[in-house]
Order: sequence, then C-alpha cells, then structure tokens
Amino acid sequence: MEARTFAVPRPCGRDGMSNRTKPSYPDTEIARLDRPVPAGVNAPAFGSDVVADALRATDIPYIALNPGASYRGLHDSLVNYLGNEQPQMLLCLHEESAVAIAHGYAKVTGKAMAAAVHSNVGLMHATMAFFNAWCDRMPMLVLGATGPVDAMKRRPWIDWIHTARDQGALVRGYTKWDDQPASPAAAREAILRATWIANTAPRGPTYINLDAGMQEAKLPEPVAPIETSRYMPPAVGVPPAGLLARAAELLRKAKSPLVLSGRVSRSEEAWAQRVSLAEKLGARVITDLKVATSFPTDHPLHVGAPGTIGTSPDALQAIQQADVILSLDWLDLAGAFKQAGNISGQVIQISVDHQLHNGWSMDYQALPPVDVLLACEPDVAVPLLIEALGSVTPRKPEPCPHPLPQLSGEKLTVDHMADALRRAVGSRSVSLTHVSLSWNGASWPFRHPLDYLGSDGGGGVGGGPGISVGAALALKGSGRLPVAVCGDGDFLMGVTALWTAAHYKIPVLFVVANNRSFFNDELHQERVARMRGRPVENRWVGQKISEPDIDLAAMARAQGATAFGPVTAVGDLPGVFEKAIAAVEAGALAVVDVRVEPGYAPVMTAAMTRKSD
Ligand SMILES: Cc1ncc(C[n+]2csc(CCOP(=O)(O)OP(=O)(O)O)c2C)c(N)n1
Ligand SMILES: [Mg+2]
Repeated sequence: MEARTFAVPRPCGRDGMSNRTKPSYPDTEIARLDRPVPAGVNAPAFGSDVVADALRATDIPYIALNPGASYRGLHDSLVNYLGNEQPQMLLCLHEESAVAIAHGYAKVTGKAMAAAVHSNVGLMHATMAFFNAWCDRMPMLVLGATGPVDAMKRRPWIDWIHTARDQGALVRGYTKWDDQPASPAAAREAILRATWIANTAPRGPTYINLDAGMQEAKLPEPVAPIETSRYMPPAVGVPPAGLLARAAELLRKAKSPLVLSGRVSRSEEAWAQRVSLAEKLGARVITDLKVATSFPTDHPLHVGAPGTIGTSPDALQAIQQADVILSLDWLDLAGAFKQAGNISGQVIQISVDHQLHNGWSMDYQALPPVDVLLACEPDVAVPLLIEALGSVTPRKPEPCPHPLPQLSGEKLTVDHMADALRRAVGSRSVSLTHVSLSWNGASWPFRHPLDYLGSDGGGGVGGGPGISVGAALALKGSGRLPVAVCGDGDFLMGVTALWTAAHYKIPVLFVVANNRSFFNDELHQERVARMRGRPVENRWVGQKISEPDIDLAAMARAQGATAFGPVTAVGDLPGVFEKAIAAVEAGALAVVDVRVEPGYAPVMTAAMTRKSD
C-alpha cells in the first residue's frame, strides 16, 4: 500500500485534489453519484476530520451506512472534508444491510470495506449481520458512535438514551476487536489497528465506537503525521519445516487420501495449486455450500455435489474410506467425522481458525482429532506441500460422476428453476453470490473461485440480499454476472438492501426461489411430529407466507428494480430469465420471483426429517 501521511493540508472536493491524494475508484459510475458541492475545507480542524483522514489512509473505497446524530461529526467530515470520496458513502435503508453489504464485498475481494451505524440502536439493528460476517470469517471495519461520553455535553433526552456504557459489548462475542478511543490520535490508531486486525487471518469484523464529543471537538493542535502503512504490516504465518515434512510424508504414503476443501481465498493461482495437489496425489476432494467454492465441482476427483446440511452418501463413504484426510480449513471437521461415523484416517489440518475462538460463540464447532496441524492459511501451505511431496506416483481413483438433477413432472421445482437459469446464462461467467436453502448443489458446476461465494456464514436469514448487493458492488465492471438466489423468507427480511443497489447502479440479478413459506421450519415441525407421533400434515401452520401472497416483484419495482413474476410455469422461465439477464447486462438491478414447489434436495430433506440423529 502507498504510504500516506496525515494532517497535510490539501484542497478537497473533486477538482481540487492533487494527484497524490486523488482516490482511485474501482467504479467511476458510482463515483459520479451523490457529489457534494466543494466545501473548500483543506485541513483537519475537528476530531472527526482526523478519523476521516485515517479512513482514507486505509484505502477502503466505500462506507455503507445508515445515518445518525451520534456520528454527525464524522458524517460532516466524510462529506465536507473528504468530499465524499474514498471512502464514498453508500446509503442503506437498514443497518443490517449496511453491514451485510460490507460482508458481501469482502467475500469477493477478501478485504475489509467500511460500514457506519448509529449509536446503540443502529448497532442493535446491525448485530445479526456482524454475526454472519464473523462466522463467515470475513473482514470489515464498522464504525459506530455514542452520545457524548462526557455527560455534561449531552443534549437532554436523546443523547442520554443513545449513550450506553460499553456499547461494544453488544457485538464483542462475535467481533475480532473493538475500541472506544478517547482522542483523535487514539481514533486514528484504532482505525489502523482495526483494519489491520480485520484483514489478518483469521479474518473478521472489527468495531470502533466514536465518542460524539471527541468527533465534534475542535482540534487544539494538528495531529502529528505518521506513515500509516508501517502500522498495518502484512502478517503471514508459515508452517515449520518439520511439520510440513510430516504432513507430506503422510500424504505420500496414503493409499486413499482425501482433501476436505474448505475456507480458502478467491485467488485463481491458489485454486490451480489445489487442483495440482489433488491431481498429484490422486486424492478425492469434497467441498461444501456453506463456504465459497474452492475446487472444480465437476472435476473427476470431486466427490458428489456440494451440500449445505447433510453430506451426500458418496462423500460420507469417502471420509470413512480415507486413510489420510487433509483439511484445508474445513468448516466443522469434527461434525463431518461425526456424520461419517467410523473414521480411521490420519488427519492433517491446515487452519489458523483456533486463534479466533472465544468463550461466547460456539461457531468453532466440536473439537476434531488432528495428527498434524499446519497453523497457517491453506493458500500458504498448499504450494509448500506440493514442493515437499516431490515426485509421487498418483493413485488413479475411479472418476466421480456428476449428474445434473433429474427433472420430472409439470410442477415448477427449484431444480427446474436452476436448470432454466443455467441454460439462460449459457457461457457467461456467473458469480452465484448466494443460494437458497432449497438449492441443489448438483444443479450448477463451479469452475472458478468466483463462481460461488458461499452462504451467509451465521445462518442468519435475511443476509442474502445485502451480501449479494455487496458482492455485486465488488464485481461491478469485472465482466462477471452476479446472480443471487434467495429464499422468499431471506429475500423479504433483507429486501430493502435492493434500494442501495438501485441507487448506486450496481447490476445484479436476484432470483427468488419463492415457496411462499419459511419452509426449512416446516421440515423441522415434520420431524418433531414424527418423533412425537403427531400429524405431519400440520407442519405448515405458522410457516406459510400466503393469504395474501406477497407481490415480491412489486416490492422490488418500488425500489427501482426491473422485476418479473411471479413465474408459475416451467415453460415461462427461459424467456423471463433472458429478459432479466439482458436488463442486468444493461446495468439494471433485476428481480425474478419464481413460484417453486416447496421441497429441498433429497440429501438435505433426509438429514432434516429423519426421526433422530
Ligand atoms: C434471523 C433468522 N430467523 C429465523 C431463522 C430460522 N430459519 C432458518 S431457515 C428459515 C426459513 C427461511 O425461509 P426461506 O428463505 O424462504 O427458505 P426456504 O426454507 O423456504 O427454502 C428460518 C425461518 C434463522 N435462521 N434466522
Ligand atoms: Mg421459503
């Protein structure tokens, strides 16, 4: 990163920017929006100006926010001191979508974007999105604020209700680090530290609570400049040679090695290295829909189709039969072993995730048995393993089949929807930014690290729309078509994220797998009814979203989207998808409401409805 200094007087506003400070936007169309009149401010004069300067120094291009008086000082600095450039504000209608947008952006870039939320109430709205990002190990920098910490400076009533002691406690259990700096210089340091910590593996959200009094106070004197890049040194761990050699030895001798390919980066190079490693070993590979794609899912070594809940019988068998299991930071290794039953293989784990585990959240999952731990990121270890392996005679396992789902009957199912969508996108490069719980992993092969960006992380329904808008923001101009497949429940909970995409001209196609139900929980009620010998026919009560049916297309149109549907016939899908894709390619946000029959992929249904575990 280019070294930047602080407190250097410089002209502000688009025209007055010197080349050195001119922001380089990833997207010029967005940069033209929401331009303030030049304020002529060219030197930091208030606490929040120093905060704004620090934000710019992080190279974070956008700050998704919902406004509030607790950070009106910072808001002014972003608009009138920085000229609403680097970071540029992205207004959101709900704090949950502001944070979800930052989450989605990180899923593509691997880097933190910023979000800002107002005092305790805005933070309360944002909490689930923090949790989703935390569980998904995605970096982001969230700025919050509190009414003046100095009670003498509080306005009556509102500043008192919006001031809480230890506001960060609301999110501390699922945030990597938080702070409440007491001076502008401390705030600058906190921003650099928070960005550094968020972007360092294991990644996660960080939160800084800015005292309104500190933001609004005049600077008594300039804050001395610092060279910011020296405060955010890249932290990359490398495994010790001895452990690497042991892991390589185990893999070399293995008769039926298996790679559980989990949380890795979006790097094309690292993707190719994983394929090389698997091919060199002749190892079978399993992936999962809970996290972004990490291996070509129709490769002859890839076992079955990726799933979310419930692993395919073929994958379970591969785990049972493996004599050496290489986990590339697999999410829930112990859970996979528990599902498979008898595990006899030796286990190599490549992960730094243990560094993040805390006493509040159990998202670290059960403790897996591990024979060799390489405590680094899989991207770092894989090329080292390839090197340490030297030449090996690869095993030649039978190629794994990857059949597409069988389509049957007249009724429009999720598989019909996916099939028509896949045909409609044809040879375009598509990024699935999200998939519904009803999505069948067999219906869509992934062949590039950006083909599928993973799930919401924390199982927080409502994350899909915001995450997808954030991912689409990061993909804008990349030539890839962002496609978000959301359940109707997920879409409805997060629907106001769409306005941000419409306003900032972020093209993305939303396809709603609308089964008019919180169907996941119908299956839970069915399971309970079976366990208790009660009527399964009642599973829909308190779950169905109908009478009235909600006009999802109208909700999208009302926010500026081009919308289609409800589509109720299989034969109408190709034409509608063609039009919707054309709209997105012309720069629009498009939404297609597809009325699907309730139902999940067979593996998932079996896992959810069996009588007991
Ligand atoms: C915030 C939140 N509320 C409730 C749940 C419980 N829950 C899990 S899945 C689900 C249904 C989601 O509905 P939809 O997105 O339409 O997907 P479907 O199961 O119908 O395919 C619910 C309510 C949750 N995980 N998160
Ligand atoms: Mg539903």
